[in-house]
Amino acid sequence: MTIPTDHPRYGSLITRERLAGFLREGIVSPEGLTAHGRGEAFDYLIGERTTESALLAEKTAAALLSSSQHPVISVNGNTAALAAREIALLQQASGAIVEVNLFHRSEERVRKITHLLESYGATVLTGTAERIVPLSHDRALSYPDGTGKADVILVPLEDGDRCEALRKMGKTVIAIDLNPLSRTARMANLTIVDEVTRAIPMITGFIGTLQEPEISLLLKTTDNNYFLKEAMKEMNRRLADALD
Ligand code: PTJ
Repeated sequence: MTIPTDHPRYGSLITRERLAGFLREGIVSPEGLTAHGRGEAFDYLIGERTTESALLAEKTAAALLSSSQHPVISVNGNTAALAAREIALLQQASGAIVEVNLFHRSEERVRKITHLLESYGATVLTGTAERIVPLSHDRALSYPDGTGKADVILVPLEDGDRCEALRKMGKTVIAIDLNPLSRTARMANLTIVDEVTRAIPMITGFIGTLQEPEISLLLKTTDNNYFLKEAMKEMNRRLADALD
């Protein structure tokens, strides 16, 4: 199907085709497509733009990554399919370790996602994954030199159980999740309610410009509930005015 470039939803239709292609290649899981649909619905509610509060959350994420001793970016199928280039650029700016962690894990998917990320210039941690996250299934598998040592971990589009388990391990968790009501959003230390391809470049940009004392101030004043409530308010405002 050819989509006319002047179609009002051209961008999201192209993204859907891209994800469907990555599904056929085995990079995105079938469940990843439903997760994307949920994300699209929330993005529509928030106006398909970065809100003021999301921008502050992105700046705070940059402060957390900048002050971390061992930052890690955890990448799954959806994130790689949507934002491989953005991940590579964030890695360059932050010096973070990039690690592939999957909900629907197979070694073949890990390999394919690793190759995709590498083709965009990311350096991906490889080796033998071990059961280091306190979960009973394959989501426990991660790398001792990555997640194992991480103090701050960025988890775009994470599931709630894994987010909770990472908190139990004492990690500072930064989530990117368009659903402010998800368990991940509520469990994380900091949630960026924004679309992943908008959020990551913002974080990267802030890393280049942030300095002390602003970094310390952002870290001291972080309040995840504030970010979730602001996102809900924004969605409510848009719904209230939707038919005007
Ligand atoms: O590749 P795998 O096997 O690791 O699987 C990845 C998925 C995403 C399928 C898995 O982690 C999963 O099931 O996640 P959830 O529990 O569906 O959570 C994904 C969250 O991300 C949901 O709250 C969505 O609203 C949100 N989301 C989806 N697309 C985007 C998004 N948030 C930001 N940007 C998006 N593009």
